[in-house]
Amino acid sequence: MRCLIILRKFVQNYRLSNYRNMSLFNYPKPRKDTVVDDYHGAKVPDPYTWMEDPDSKETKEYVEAQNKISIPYLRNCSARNKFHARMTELYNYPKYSCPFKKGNKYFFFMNTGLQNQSILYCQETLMSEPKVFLDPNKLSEDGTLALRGRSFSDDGSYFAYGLSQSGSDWTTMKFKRVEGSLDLPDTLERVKFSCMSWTHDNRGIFYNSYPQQPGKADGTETTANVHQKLYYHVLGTPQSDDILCAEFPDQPKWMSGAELSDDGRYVLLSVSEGCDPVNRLWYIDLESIGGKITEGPLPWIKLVDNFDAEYQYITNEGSIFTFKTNLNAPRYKLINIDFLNPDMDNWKNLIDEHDKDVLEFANCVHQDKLVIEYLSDVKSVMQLRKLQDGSLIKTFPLDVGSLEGISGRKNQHELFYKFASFLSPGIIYHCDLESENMESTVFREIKVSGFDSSLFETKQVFYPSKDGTKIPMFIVQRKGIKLDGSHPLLLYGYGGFNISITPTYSVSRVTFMQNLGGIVAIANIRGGGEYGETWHKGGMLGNKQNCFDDFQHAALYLIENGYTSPDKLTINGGSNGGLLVGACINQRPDLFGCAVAQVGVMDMLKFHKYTIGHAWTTDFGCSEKHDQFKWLIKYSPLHNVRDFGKNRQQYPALLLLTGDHDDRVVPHHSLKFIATVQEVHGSRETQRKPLLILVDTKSGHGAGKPTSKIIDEVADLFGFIAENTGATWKSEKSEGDIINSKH
Ligand code: X99
Repeated sequence: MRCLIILRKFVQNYRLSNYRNMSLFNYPKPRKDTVVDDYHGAKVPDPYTWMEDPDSKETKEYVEAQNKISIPYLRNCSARNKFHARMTELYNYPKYSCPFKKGNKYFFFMNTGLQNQSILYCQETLMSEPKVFLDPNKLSEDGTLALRGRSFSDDGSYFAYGLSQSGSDWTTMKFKRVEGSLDLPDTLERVKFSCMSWTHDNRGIFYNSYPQQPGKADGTETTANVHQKLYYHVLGTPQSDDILCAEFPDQPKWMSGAELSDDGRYVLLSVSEGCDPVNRLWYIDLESIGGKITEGPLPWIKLVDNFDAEYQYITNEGSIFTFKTNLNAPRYKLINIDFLNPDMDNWKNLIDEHDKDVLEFANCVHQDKLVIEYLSDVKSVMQLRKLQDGSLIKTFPLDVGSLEGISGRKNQHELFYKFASFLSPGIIYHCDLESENMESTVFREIKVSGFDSSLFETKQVFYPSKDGTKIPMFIVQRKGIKLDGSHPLLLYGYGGFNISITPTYSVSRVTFMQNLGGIVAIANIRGGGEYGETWHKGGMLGNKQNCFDDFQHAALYLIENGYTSPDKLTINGGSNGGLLVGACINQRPDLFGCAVAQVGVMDMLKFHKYTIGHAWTTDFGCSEKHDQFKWLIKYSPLHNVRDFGKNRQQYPALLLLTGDHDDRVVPHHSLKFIATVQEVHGSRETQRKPLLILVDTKSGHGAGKPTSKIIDEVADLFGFIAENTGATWKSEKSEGDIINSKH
């Protein structure tokens, strides 16, 4: 035993000294330009501007030099390979989506466990043998070709789908005739952030694309996405003949999406100018143009022609339309608008705004009913209501957790919904609305072999932030552990764009709890949609600092209450959550031992110039406006990396992750940030902890990531966390059930 301890110590010391010998880390010393930008009279140096060119030899060499340090470091983290193996084991369970009915067939997605991409299956009845309808795994060797966007025509006879390569937002649209799963020759290019809406006559489809731009468009470019257009494609004709239905030459940032009404008579056009939940609402009555689209632009009727609120089409009965809106209702409500009498004074509330809960989702089912979902203190509530007057028919019993899918349609009587939580990978329920008591039955329950959920518990606490606001936080941990500050803890947050972080099942986090003795905390900080638009507005524009305060106070709460201690605490977030991590380590390096920022926004002065960055000014503001520049310069991660002085605070162990095809948040955010962090902190003797970046190839912002890359990424991530928070691997397996599938 003593021998073992001595050996362990030796190995640890050896590892440490190994890195010391490398004069800590021999970070690259990139060239510094003398570029200085002028923002309203303020001079801001931008020495690494050259990294914004992804194609230059210098940038490519810089990425290579960084990966040459990070890849061997990550491979040598002692928990990395064990994590990879265990994750592979625990991830290998069949994953199912909610089934949905199109025409007279059922469809669902399924992944046997470790397949890179889920397969779309088709069934004649719920009991018949599923047949493969579309298998993206067949389209590439390494799983980097992914399905992005799909749409069946109303009667289920045609299918349109988008394919995305290497994680890029760009898609190519393809088509199938459903009968016989027959591939059609139609191909649409330059499609991005697109609607896919069939007219009910099956003649064609609405979609969005961008004008040709100089240079490449494969997701590695940084060109701004402006002047998006709406087209109608007639099946069987070349893309060059597509009918231009809407464009906004004076408004380069505007984006639009068309949707057909349930009865197929109207086309509803939603126009937005950024990520805020607001849109203009235009429409046409197809009968007014002879029932089919033959020439553009379409004669849109501008029902709402401002960006004051959001209007989401739910259904219509003749000229009476139901919309979900946040107009004077930050927690959303349903309203009825009569298109024959559209004056705002005649708009009627169908379901009033709830006094506490957020109306998240509504859909018309079984002719005259609405299925709706509320978010109540970050937990899902599901109800059935009457379309006629909004009155309650029933509330579906649900455990504490989230609805991950609801499928059902106006012309169908079946409803499927999928529930999941931190400790449940998923239960799919079936409800026949034609049955007498409309009871739900378990259609399919997913159980994971090797995971005994009864050993863990989830609680929700409400902690005070800096200004006293109570912030909800989920804490997931092994039952009966002592809160003595000894546990590694992963604190995750997002805090932006009206997005709510609801409970989901995560194999990597379960592995962190099971095998690394970890605790997981999810802070539902402001900026998200957890309590509606008020919560969102509380963490955007001039209030953005509230997000960082909320997150830092989550850490303080967890430390004060013995869940962890600063050196064992890791913060993690992606995208807008990467910004959160970047800002927090600059503001409170003393609070966190370790930080992992994935695909983060780090340059708050220039984000609006690249790809779809301009759409984020709704949450962030823009440095081109003087008052907004003053907010941004205060917290922009790239511009707030400070030297704490000689023997002072270490910067937390830092891992940045990004991908060469991330055209949502372009990789140079992370490149310029790591260059600055390494320059300021990496050369200090007191900085013993690593400051690393890993740039993955054939990888994007996250959507469509193949399973093999997901497993590699979390193994790197948790290997890094374990190495830097002193978490040791505990081999442990609990015998669990295998999948219990009724169908
Ligand atoms: C986007 O940037 C989504 C981009 N996007 C639009 C669409 O702006 O996909 C849009 C308009 C109309 C139809 C479709 C689209 N998003 C989505 C933000 C957060 C989001 C994002 O990715 F709101 F969830 N960010 C990355 C924000 C900062 C970092």
